[in-house]
Amino acid sequence: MQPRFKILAFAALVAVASGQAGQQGCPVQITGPAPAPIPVAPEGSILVSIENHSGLTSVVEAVFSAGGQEVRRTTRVLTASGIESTAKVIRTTAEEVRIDARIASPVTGTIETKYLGGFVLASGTYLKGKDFEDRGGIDFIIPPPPVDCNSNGSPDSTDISSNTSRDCDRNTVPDECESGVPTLVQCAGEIVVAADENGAGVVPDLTHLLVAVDSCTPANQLQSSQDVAAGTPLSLGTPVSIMLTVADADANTVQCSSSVTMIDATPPLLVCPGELVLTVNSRLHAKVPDMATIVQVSDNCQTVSPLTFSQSIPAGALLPGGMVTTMSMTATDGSGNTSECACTVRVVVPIGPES
Ligand SMILES: [Ca+2]
Ligand SMILES: [Ca+2]
Ligand SMILES: [Ca+2]
Ligand SMILES: [Ca+2]
Repeated sequence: MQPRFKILAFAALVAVASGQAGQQGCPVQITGPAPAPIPVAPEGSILVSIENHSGLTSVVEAVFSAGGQEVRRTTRVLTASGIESTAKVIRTTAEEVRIDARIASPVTGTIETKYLGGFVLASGTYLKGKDFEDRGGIDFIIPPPPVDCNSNGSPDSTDISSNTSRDCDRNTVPDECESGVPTLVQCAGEIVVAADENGAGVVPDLTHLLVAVDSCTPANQLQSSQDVAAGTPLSLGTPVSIMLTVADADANTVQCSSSVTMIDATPPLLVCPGELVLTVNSRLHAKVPDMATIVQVSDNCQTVSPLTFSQSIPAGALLPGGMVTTMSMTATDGSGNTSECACTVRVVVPIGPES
């Protein structure tokens, strides 16, 4: 910003020329030994009015030169706001004034370190006869700091020119400051996991199912994550919602939701005897037993869902001696998976009367 030229009111000039202005109530820090008093001719006076509009505590240094020789150097700290954010500075016989303003570090105590790493907020050189006249004045305004959208302590334009920030689209805005989120081409969808032989299952890694593209970050450098970790145990039939996130190299993210449900897809294990031999009673009939007590039946998920069993000839039915038939058994797990087996039923009459 080019500071405006300003002719100050005569009353201010009188105050400056008599050495009363600016020093009262303003924090003043002078680098090096205090300069020797310089005779000030009233006709050679100027006043530099500094206003801090940066919103930051700033250090201002003014160097006055006359005839090519530095005649005065003054440094001041201007706070971000309040009465100490402005200062009326100097009177001298300067032919040239150079003014620099930098950010002051709020955590260090010396001028030297305050200068380290700070932005140069404003800088200007003013020539006598061109930018100010005797008894004239200069308004020096410290403007808002340069944009530092990525909060790394240096102007973003410097970040880009020094290759410490990417600007793949060449719009002078660091890519990490842009809202160029990745585009999701495919989410993971609704995922079904079959319970294993022990009725257990875990959340799988869904990130490899995501397909996304980004205008700046190559697809193979996009980072995918899920908010329920792969390997988390599942419960039968209870869907688990999972948020999936894709992040580009500039920390812009896009999300989609998926779910994982564990089902039982394994039928029960059912083993029938090859043949069932029944012996008739005194009335020459044999009673069909409850086959659930005879067959081997189990299921991978029977601890969490009930198993049902049926037989084609009901338990308790009476079969006549000499009958040979086939009976089938069916087991159904809680998810509707069924298994069947069959056995031959032979009703025998023992030799000799039954007692
Ligand atoms: Ca920056
Ligand atoms: Ca950019
Ligand atoms: Ca992007
Ligand atoms: Ca099962």
